[in-house]
Order: sequence, then structure tokens, then C-alpha cells
Amino acid sequence: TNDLWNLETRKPLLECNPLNAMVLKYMTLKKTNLCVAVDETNKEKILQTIQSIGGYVCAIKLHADIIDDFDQSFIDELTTLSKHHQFVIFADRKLADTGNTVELQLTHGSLHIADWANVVTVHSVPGPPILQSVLNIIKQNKALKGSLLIASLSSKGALTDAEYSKKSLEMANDAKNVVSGFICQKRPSDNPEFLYWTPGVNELKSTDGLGQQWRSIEDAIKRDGNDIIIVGRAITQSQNPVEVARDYASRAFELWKSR
Ligand code: BMP
Repeated sequence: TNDLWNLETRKPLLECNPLNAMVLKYMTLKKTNLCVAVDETNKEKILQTIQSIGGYVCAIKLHADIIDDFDQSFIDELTTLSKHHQFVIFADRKLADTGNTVELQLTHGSLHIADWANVVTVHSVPGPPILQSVLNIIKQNKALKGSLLIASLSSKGALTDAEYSKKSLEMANDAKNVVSGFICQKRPSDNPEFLYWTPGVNELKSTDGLGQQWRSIEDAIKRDGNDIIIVGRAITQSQNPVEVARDYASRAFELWKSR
């Protein structure tokens, strides 16, 4: 019912999940449901961008594997910025393998994601074992607190149809201590315990010529029922990322509150 979506009613439900408690705290404190995807390839550039827009986001999403000079000093500075500006560090790793491999991918290699990211994306295609393995790592008390299950993708012709989304939801319902929410286009469920994060948002363009499908902030939040907008190039490649981030954050937050 509508009541469950009222923030006062929903707050205690979300706070049962450590990651969602953190995200919700930043959202309400900073009045923003904007997550910026900083898809740059150089650590100085990434840190500069975060420094400038950090005040307007509840989360910063990174693809660590595209950073040419990723190292421990980057992790240290990123962590410092996250504490100063109060945002969640989101590694968009899109894990999609067998359990043992996923545990290794989260803890080893040059990225050792669980040591610095608070949340990671997980594909549902391997089935329930992937979530057990993510849970095994969350239990180790590293930075990693939760995961987002990919219920659907924004790219043209994505294979994540309604049936796939439904099965992803079932997986998440059986693993609420691992799954904090979803990456989705349309919200796959009316369960207010999850947070619904959506990429594919751009106020000016509808496609990038490489299969990405963008829609407006209003469609993402009101029509499609999402909580948090994930915005990349509309902000990072604009003339004035700070102004655009501020504008996207305030518009998205108003729409979210009035939904
Ligand atoms: P942009 O707004 O520049 O298209 O960036 C969107 C970001 O969200 C990218 O980092 C992309 O990898 C990610 N993403 C997406 O675009 N669609 C999805 O379905 C899932 C994603 O993680």
C-alpha cells in the first residue's frame, strides 16, 4: 500500500539493512538521491570530480577496472573523500560467476573490492550460490556491507525480460541479508525494504549511439518507481558538472519525496 512508501514508515524497514541504513542517512541528511557514475580512467581526474560534486550525492559509483593507475593511494583518498562528503562507495563490478570465484574476485587481485567498496553489483544469472558467497565476504567485516542485484539492464535488447526480473526478485527475497536493493529500469517489486537504483538517466539525450537508453529524471522516479538515480555522462561530461549535479539532485529528491 501507499502507506509503506511513506518515509516515516519505510525508514525502520530500510534501516534493518546496514547498507540501506547508511544510504538513507546520507540521502536524508544531504537531501539527495543522486548517485554519480564517475567513469573516468585516471585517478586524479576521478578524485577531482568527486571532490567537486561530492556534496550533492548519496553514492559514487566506480568501474575500478577502467582506472589505468588504480592503487592503494587512490583507495585511501577515495575513502577520505567519502567520509568528508558522506557518500557510499559503490563498485559496479557486476559479479556473475560461481561462488568460489566470486569470493576471490571480491577479496584478491589488484582490485580487492571488498576492502574499499561499501556496495557491489551482482548478476542474478548464476543463481542463489552467488549471493551466499557475497554474504561470506560481507561477514568478514570489511568495507563491503551489501549488494545490489541486477534485475534489468538499460541497454537496447537486454535479455533481462520480465521473467528474469521476477526470478531475480525471488532470489533477493530469499537473501535479504545480502541484497540491499536492485539495479533496475522499472521497479521489480513493491517491497519497501529494498532500495531501487536506476541507471539510464539523462535529461538531454536518449541514446549514446552504443546501445545505452536514457530517460528523464521524472520517468525514472515517478513512472518507473525508482529511489535513486544513477547518472554518468549527463553530469561528468557537461560543461558544469557541479551545477548539473546540484540540479539533478534537487529535482530527483523533490520527485522522490512527493511520490
Ligand atoms: P551514463 O549515464 O553515462 O550512461 O552511465 C551509466 C552508468 O551506469 C555506467 O557506469 C554503466 O556501466 C551503468 N549501468 C548502466 O548504464 N545500465 C545498466 O543497466 C546497469 C549499469 O550499471
